[in-house]
Amino acid sequence: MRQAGRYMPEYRAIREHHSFLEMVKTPELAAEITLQPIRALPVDAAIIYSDILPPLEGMGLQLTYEKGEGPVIHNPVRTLADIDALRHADPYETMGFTLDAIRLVKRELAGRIPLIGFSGAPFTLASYAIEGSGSRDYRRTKLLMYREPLAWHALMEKLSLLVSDYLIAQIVAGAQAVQIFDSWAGALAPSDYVEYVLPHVQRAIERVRAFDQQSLVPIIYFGTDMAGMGAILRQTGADVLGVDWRIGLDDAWERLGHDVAVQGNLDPAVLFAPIPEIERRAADILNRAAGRPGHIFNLGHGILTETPVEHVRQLAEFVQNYSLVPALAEGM
Ligand code: 1CP
Repeated sequence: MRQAGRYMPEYRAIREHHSFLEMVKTPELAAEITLQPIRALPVDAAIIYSDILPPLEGMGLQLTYEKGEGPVIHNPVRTLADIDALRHADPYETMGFTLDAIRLVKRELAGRIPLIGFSGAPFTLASYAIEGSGSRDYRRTKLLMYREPLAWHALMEKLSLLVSDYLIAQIVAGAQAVQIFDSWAGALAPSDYVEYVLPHVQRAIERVRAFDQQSLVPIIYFGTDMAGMGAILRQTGADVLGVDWRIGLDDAWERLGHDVAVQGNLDPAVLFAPIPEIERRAADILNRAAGRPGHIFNLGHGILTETPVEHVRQLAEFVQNYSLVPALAEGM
């Protein structure tokens, strides 16, 4: 999940002097920011500092990040003509800064912990491309889907290609796992997800697999509010399914099947609670995982801005120790 960011004083120190996109597009800065949480927290993996939206710039979309508002796309796509005009972006030409940052981080980490690369998923990217920013009800996105299914699928095909090309380029650059963020796909009815979204996620994952034929690089698929999709998510073909806190981890795993790995699922707001309360809730998640192989402990969504760093550190330490001492797990 997002582990770098404004909750860290060392991040704010860099942010003071640079815009967000400058930080993403300067490999030395992006590499340094990727490493900040690794130095401060006993986590098991690094995730490359970037964002899901910069790859859209290569297609011809104009992206800025407004203070306090998040991403804005100034020429959103609304018609088939807009979609036809989107260019095919070669990640080596358009996302070279992130690929360079991956190489720098890999050199610094020197094999100590793995590095995760990532991309937005076709639906979540489409929702920003169409709405022009974050959205409450995804009205325009759903409108295009329902009214102009051919245009919708044309857009999703382009995005699915972008996602897979970009993930493959990150693997070539050194990413040892890749995560696909479908943060907003939980806004859809399961039947709409199956018809309008799933085939494009499947295709992106198939293309990455066709490149990584030995399945050396785990593919993680994450969405929020997707408990209602249940076993449908298995059909994505991902190795790991990320779940948020709106469902018990045991319940989610039961529905997904125990032969797939799961990632999750502490509510990031819990990190504001007193330490014993954080530990109680982390233990509850670990107990629900029941020591079964294939659980990646994680927050159910990105870390919140004012989160106390010390709380995050103590959580990571608690999870590390708890996982190592089964007797302690039984006693709680
Ligand atoms: O410094 C700042 O002001 C920028 C804040 C910020 C940061 C730190 C944004 C803007 N993006 C990021 C980094 C980021 N985003 C990472 C890097 C990993 C890390 O630092 O550890 C990752 C993986 C993301 C992914 C991302 N961006 C997602 C998917 C995950 C999720 O949280 O759902 C989404 C939806 C975005 C869009 C985005 N970028 C930034 C913001 C504030 C948002 C959300 C806006 C919205 O709610 O619509």
